[in-house]
Amino acid sequence: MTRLKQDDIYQISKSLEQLDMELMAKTGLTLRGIACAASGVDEGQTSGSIAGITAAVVPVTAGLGIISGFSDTVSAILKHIGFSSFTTDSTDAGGVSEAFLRRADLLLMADDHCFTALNLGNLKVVDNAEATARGFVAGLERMSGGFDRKTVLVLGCGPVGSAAAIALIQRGARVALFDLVRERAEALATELPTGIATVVKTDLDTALMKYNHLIDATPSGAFIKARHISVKTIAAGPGVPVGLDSDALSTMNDRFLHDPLETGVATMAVLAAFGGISCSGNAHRERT
Ligand code: 2YC
Repeated sequence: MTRLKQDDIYQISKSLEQLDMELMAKTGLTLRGIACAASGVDEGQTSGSIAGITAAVVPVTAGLGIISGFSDTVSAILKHIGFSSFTTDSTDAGGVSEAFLRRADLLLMADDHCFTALNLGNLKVVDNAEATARGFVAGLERMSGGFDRKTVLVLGCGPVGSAAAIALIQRGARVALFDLVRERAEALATELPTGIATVVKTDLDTALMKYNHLIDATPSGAFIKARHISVKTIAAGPGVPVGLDSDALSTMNDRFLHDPLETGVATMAVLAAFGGISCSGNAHRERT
């Protein structure tokens, strides 16, 4: 899991309106719309009740500690899509206690291994990796005009890439799995329907030239070059840093989705509050 830095997130809170405009141009949806589409809930039916739901964001000092601005940024994203939200005054256990005492409906907190959203009413658990994957897959589907059995190249078979492969298949796509560690791609393929999920046998360069639909779920930066991009390329990049280099980015225009935190946070909260399917965290997998 890539640990965000203050530099990655310090501009998010004041750029959320801009993000909505970019998402509208690319997908026809705002951030809330993406989160609802990813969660399988109707935006019109939830937008009224979102305002009545309060989320507490608890800063966690464990491990490498607090990321300056992280909790307030998470809270700002949640407010932007309509939740009531606050960062607790206390950190860690004191913050959890405060969330309960202030009757929060949702509790979000992150250490170095797990970023989770808890529904304190029905005990649903939503993991950021799964929510991030579902949010970007929903956006990619909108940009692609539906998958309709198209093959999407999934780069990186870790927690986000694995959840993305599952979400893609659920939405009618085929997936080609690539990981620098071939065994990780093969292990994921064994968990997916044969014929729908295949492991890329070629090298990365060849794969990037071959597929027009990409999900970059790797922690690698700037490895996707302009030569890998065609006018038909449509991509989503939950991975941090961005996998496309500046030349590749400049040719993508409105066909590439990326943000370091917003899509995952918005989808986590909507899934935790409204998502019919209970998501199990995959924190244990983070440690392997
Ligand atoms: O400020 C705090 O409460 C810190 N404990 C937050 C640590 C977040 C570590 N995780 C990350 O930076 C990202 C997540 C946002 C998703 C994956 N990695």
